[in-house]
Amino acid sequence: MPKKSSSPNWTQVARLLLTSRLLDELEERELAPAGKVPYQFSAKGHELSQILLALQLTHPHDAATVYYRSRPFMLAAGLTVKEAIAAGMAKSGSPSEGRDVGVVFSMRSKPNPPGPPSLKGKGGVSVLPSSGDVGAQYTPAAGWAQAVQYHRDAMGEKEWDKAIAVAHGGEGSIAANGFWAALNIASTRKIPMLFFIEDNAFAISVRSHLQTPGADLSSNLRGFKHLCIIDGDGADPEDAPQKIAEAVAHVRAGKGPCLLHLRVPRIMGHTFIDDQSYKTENEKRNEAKRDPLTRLQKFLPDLDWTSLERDVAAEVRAALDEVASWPDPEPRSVTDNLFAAVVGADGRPPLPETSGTRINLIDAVRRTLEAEMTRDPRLVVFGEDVGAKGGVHGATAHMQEKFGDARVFDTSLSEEGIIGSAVGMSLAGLRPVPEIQFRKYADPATEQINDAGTIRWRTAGKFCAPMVVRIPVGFGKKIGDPWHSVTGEAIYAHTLGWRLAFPSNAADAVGLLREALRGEDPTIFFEHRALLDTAIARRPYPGDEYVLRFGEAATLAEGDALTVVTWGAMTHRVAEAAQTSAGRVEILDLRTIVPWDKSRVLESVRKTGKCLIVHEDALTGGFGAEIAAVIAEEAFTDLDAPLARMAVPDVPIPYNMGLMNAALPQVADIERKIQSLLAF
Ligand SMILES: Cc1ncc(C[n+]2csc(CCOP(=O)(O)OP(=O)(O)O)c2C)c(N)n1
Repeated sequence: MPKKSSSPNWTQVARLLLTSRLLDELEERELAPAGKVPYQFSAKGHELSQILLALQLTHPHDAATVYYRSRPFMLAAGLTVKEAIAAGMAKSGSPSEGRDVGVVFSMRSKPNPPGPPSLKGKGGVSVLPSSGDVGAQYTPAAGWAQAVQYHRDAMGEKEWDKAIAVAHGGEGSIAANGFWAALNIASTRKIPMLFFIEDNAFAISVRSHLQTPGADLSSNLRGFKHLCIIDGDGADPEDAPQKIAEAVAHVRAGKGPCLLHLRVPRIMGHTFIDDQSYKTENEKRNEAKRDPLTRLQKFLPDLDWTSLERDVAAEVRAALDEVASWPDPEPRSVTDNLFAAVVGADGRPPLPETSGTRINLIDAVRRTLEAEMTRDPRLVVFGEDVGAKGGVHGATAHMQEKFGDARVFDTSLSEEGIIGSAVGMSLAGLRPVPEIQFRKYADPATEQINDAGTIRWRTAGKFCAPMVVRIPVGFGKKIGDPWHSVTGEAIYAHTLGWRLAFPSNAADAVGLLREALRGEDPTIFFEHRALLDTAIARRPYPGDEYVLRFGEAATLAEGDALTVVTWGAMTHRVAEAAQTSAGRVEILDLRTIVPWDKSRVLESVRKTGKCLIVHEDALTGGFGAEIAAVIAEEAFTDLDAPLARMAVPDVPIPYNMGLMNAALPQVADIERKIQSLLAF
């Protein structure tokens, strides 16, 4: 049997390859046609390179993000045959408990992976929650690689030294935003990240010349600084192990990222139902000739392939027989694990200190961040201009001087990169606090935000990515425009798995930010631009231990004839507008949109019989509509007047002051509405 110094255990490789192959064939021939595996993706042709890679990931802090064709890698990283079958069949006991497509994997590092004996008990590669979105796998891996450096250098955890992050993807995925965001971050910051590109020449049916000019990514990238590029044949038992070992060694040695571009055949269709009518017969014949299984059989002529295949077939069949009897997930469990379980509401949190100098909301944010960073070394603050400049709004002023540039740092201009990296850092045990400069500029991060929110649910509670994303929102004191003045909270209210805070004053900002930073769920924290440096939002600093639970509205005024529900900057306009009706109007500042204080709103409306909701986000589908729907459903018989909403009509915030004032609810408008509802 061939043996070189870096030579893998070929019997183990052969066994894993056959296991993957027989699993694919079981699904293609039996389970998919019978409807027992609804979504089947074959890895035939991709197996050898993936297995060889997994066997190289021997560091206990190595991590990988994978994609839907990565099952051979998963098997080599420790996924059992039973887990693989159960995943496709969506059984209870499968890695995602039937929540995610059977090949969209995540896996905590297994204590005894199939790698070399030296690994026993140390744990193998962690597989970070993967995504169905092609391209979304790259920036979380970049975040993990950044966290490797942070653990090692900033936290002095030497055991992270030489750990690496790997992102798998096809050649189609290299056209996606996430690939470029991660490539830019990895090469700019010289982080230990391997891009493992499996080039099978087809993205479903689209050929490579439409993904990258000339169909050759590696030659196009030759001029990219700090990036090692290695090309090879991923189905060749001679070439693949050498190239993979070389690439892994480069990254492990701390020489920066590497892009390993391996050509492999895709022997089957994109999925089970793809008939490959877009391929010529010649192409299909050539792909079959490049099959890594037949090449491995030729490469290992002395191996007893017949008995190995008999063994593996028996193992797969026995696993199927057992898994077939596993139950389906309990239907009632469907809503479990969207958020962390609420842990012991152990008494009331400390009351706020109410004396002392009144500070700006922006200063309250900075002070809270500093206090929490002093307390928790895992906290890292980053975003565009947050370092030397201290943020375009000044929230992080002088923090880099105090905490160093490993903990407070500028990023490249990539919101996908900022949030995707935050996901990887969080999965690696850090507490990322990214800043997005303005609400509108979170748009490019939408995919990562959506995917981060569902990690806990998709992995049945095995993973979560707590982080706090700070976002300045809304119109400014004397300025507005369509780009810098968006609030758009309704979008995030509809973004699953995220908590959303929208404080209206400095003290609430402190309590909610601290609660978010100490919590276990991803949280979006809105900072209203018109309130950052404004007398009405100033409050005494409530203390370094002050926390405010999410989902508890503040009662700003009590009244018996009308409830006004509001939040953010509109809170102050409502308070002013209600001054002429003191004692009649009850004002509730929601403070958090997810969760929102449904019970307090219903209690108030049941008492007053009338409700007005005032917000700054656009009217149609705004969060006011949700509140109105809940009141209509649950307190209809208590109502004495039609539910009313005031919001920006369905237009962006305009630049011209007169136009802006025409769009935003004004104090006088709110006052008139209150009077008409009181008179109803
Ligand atoms: C963002 C996004 N766009 C489109 C799709 C649909 N889709 C799934 S796989 C795929 C092709 C990906 O090709 P490639 O990256 O080359 O991987 P391969 O399937 O060839 O291994 C497409 C277009 C998706 N899942 N996500």
